[in-house]
Amino acid sequence: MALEQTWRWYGPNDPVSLSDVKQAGATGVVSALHHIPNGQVWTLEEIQKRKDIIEAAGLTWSVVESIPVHEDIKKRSGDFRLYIDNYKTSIANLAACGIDTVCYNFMPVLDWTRTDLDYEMADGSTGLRFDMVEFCAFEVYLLKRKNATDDYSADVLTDAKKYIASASEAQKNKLVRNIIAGLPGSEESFTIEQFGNVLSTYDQIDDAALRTNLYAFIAEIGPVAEENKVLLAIHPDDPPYTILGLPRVVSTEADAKALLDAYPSKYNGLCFCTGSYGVRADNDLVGMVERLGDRFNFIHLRATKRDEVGNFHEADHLDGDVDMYGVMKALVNEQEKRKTSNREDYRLPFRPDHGHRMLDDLNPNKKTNPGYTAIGRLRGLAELRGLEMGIRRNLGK
Ligand code: DNO
Repeated sequence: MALEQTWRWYGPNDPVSLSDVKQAGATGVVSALHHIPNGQVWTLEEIQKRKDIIEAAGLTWSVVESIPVHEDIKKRSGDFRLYIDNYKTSIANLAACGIDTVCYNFMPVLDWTRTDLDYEMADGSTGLRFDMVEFCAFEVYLLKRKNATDDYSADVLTDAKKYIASASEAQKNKLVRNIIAGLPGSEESFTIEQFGNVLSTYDQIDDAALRTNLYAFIAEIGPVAEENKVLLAIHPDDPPYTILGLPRVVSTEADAKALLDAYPSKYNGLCFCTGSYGVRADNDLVGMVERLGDRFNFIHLRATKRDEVGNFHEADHLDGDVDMYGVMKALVNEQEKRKTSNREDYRLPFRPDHGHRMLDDLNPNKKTNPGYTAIGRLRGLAELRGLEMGIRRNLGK
């Protein structure tokens, strides 16, 4: 029995079809009802409709990624009570349709973000990159966020000034779009004016306040998840450090542990994203599996390559700074432990997270979602599957 191999599918509009997913060898689908506005209830009908489509292709809807958490809940302002009630109803409705794992995140304003969506790799494929100098140039010169300069070193500020001086209008527009127009799966997108206004709604919310709001949220939805046997999985911050002056509370092992301790139940679990946690050299990924693995409800496998400045790009799945062999071995051990202790939740769904744009997907006329190409992920899944098989054979498991 291997870890469950899953694949993110954005729904009927995804350029990658369910038949592609099947041919990639995944058995589980990771999907969300992106057409339902943030904060609203996912009805039984809408859930069942999506589930039927997935099952008609011979696959199962393994994980919901994500039910988005409304900004009012993160700030505990406005209509947050209504949105929490709706969240609970969505969890119960998913359970009624037989779906038992829900991923979410608690990043203020922006879900994941990058500066470059077509960063060229040595082999000619392209991938996603976060560049500190470009991000700084965006904040300081394009967004003009008050006090943004306080967050950068003198070197980065000097380079950002040079970048802006030489960038064309098209390059600047593209940078803005990459950062705030919404990457696949982020449910929000902004113009630069809207973005500045939304950021300022967090002026009074620091890390401690956001943490309190997260723990209050989990204290409310935890019992509903438990009662309905729905496993929650919080995705870490991406990137896992402060950006845009916003608070950040799920970036390190200590953050993850504190959340698990705040509501000690297996239903309050983690989405272990090696690409996000792996951007920080102080996150010991293999150690995290060993210490927190019994609370993993979902796994994203991806390897980032970082430097000391905080720049990173997404490398091939078995390359980069992530010790994928060590992580996979620890995950196999975790799954074996679950089986011997008769835990029902031994499926341990993982998906190959992101992938390069390569081969036919480089064709400019072909529509692909940044990071979510078919071929790059197919390569990632194939490599990870082989790695797991080799480890299992070697361990005799
Ligand atoms: C990016 C994804 C994230 C993730 C959410 C989970 O590729 O991993 O958008 O889905 O943060 O809520």
